[in-house]
Amino acid sequence: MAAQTVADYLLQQLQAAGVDHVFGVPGDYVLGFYDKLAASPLRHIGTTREDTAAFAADGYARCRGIGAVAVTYGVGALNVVNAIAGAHAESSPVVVISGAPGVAEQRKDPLIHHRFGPFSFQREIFDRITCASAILDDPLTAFRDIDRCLQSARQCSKPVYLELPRDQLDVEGFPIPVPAAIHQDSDPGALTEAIDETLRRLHAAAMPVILAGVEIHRRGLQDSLSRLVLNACIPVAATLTGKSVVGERHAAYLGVYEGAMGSDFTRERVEGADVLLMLGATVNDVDTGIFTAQLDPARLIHASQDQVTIGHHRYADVYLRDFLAALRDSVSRHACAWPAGAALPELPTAVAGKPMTIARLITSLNRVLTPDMSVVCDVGDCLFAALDLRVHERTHFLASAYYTSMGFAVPAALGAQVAVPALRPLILVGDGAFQMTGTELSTFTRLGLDPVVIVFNNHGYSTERFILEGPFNDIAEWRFERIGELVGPVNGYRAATEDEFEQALGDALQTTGRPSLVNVQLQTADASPAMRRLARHLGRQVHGQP
Ligand SMILES: Cc1ncc(C[n+]2csc(CCOP(=O)(O)OP(=O)(O)O)c2C)c(N)n1
Ligand SMILES: [Mg+2]
Repeated sequence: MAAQTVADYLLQQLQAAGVDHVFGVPGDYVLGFYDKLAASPLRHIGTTREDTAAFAADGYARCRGIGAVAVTYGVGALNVVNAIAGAHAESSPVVVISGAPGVAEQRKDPLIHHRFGPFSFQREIFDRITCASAILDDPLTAFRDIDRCLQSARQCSKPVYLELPRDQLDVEGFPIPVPAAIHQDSDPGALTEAIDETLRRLHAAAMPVILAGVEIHRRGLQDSLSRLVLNACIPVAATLTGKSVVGERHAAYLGVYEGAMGSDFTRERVEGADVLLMLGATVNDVDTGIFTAQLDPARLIHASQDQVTIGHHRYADVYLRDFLAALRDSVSRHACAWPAGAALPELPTAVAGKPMTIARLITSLNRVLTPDMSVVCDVGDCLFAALDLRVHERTHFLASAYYTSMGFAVPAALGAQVAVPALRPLILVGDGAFQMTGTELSTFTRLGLDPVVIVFNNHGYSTERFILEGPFNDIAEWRFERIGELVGPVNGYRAATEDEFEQALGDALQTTGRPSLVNVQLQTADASPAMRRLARHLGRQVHGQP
């Protein structure tokens, strides 16, 4: 067996796991690693900040199954904490590689730059927001640690942290890779009983519905789900965090269920189902429309990542993958027809001079979306508006829908387009969120990538206005359409009216090879249909106090 260096082995194993690009900003503690990265088959994608690099790695991981970010010690690593906490909360497997002072340098406990406490602090922080971590400071354990962490990232679909002291890059050792068991096996007895009970309940049901959630995407189970839907002929809705786990233009699709925020059509079907088969769906405040969901536990079959609950029966150690596969293969075809009535609304002809609205914006985007576009959405009313978008293909919708960190969309779309260049991102982002990370468009222009950015410019923090109005929700008015002058070339448009928007959107879609941005001027009081539905349900105005 040949000896290998720690850095070479890390790069080799990253590539073997599916990483072809590493995002990040260099710094002296990680420069040696960057040098090796540049000489390797992997490609470094430089970003304007470390947090955007981590968001990009998250977007990449959601498309490829794993992503990576490499940063310097302290200043760089601490800059990715929010994005990595988000990847942890949203189950996205990002490998964080941080350079660090060398083992020999650390020995005398010196005061050196970027240090912010004991040398162990940084790892302790990342330990809490990753599923595995290691400091690669010993060649006897480093190779095993690399394998263990990469395996954990894929097994748990969560971020992992690898700290690489800068004098350890060229340390040699003898790796003994063990084939990684990515999946755990279900308890066969529990699986059989869970399937039997599920089949009995489905057989007796007149109007069963499937509610599919985010775990289907994170565990790569979309094929099994589609086959189950078609084999059983059961219509399917998705949660917001699971949006697009099924193609949204199929006749079986009911829309996004989000309690009172989702459409009445979707809500009636899901809440009216006599058996609701929840597959990989999470019960958080976002997916339940701020807990306005009304789901009768007696009618629920809930398969989460590692257990199935049917009424009051709980089957432990039954994994979603096995449950779905067994159900898909044993279910008998239901006698139901696909639902009627979920057709896309017509787009009335644009009226010159008529102010643009969010409702029209979504109707208009629904008409131009094609199967070769993904939608990457930020937090704010654009996320609620996106409920009513119908993306074509599976997993073509990415958002920080649960952790809801502003600033996700532009950099995550960078990661998504680097991961899958054939998919053109449509980025939906509020004016506030764009002010946080929109300058990352610079990296798109540098790489000749061509997202279409729609800025929902409602002049401030509308989502916060909904909760509590105040001067703190006002922000500076930026001329977003002129961002190309700073980070160029970007085709920028300002659209206040229906005709201006149609014209700008048409032009943007025609332009390839560079980003396009439409600064859509919206009334401050405008709100997405979903936000209006929630307000109606809560019996209050869209903006301001009840
Ligand atoms: C990083 C971060 N900071 C603060 C918040 C709290 N927050 C949620 S929505 C929102 C306003 C977003 O403004 P904008 O992007 O303009 O979207 P809008 O709500 O106006 O549609 C804020 C400040 C957050 N989610 N993330
Ligand atoms: Mg706004």
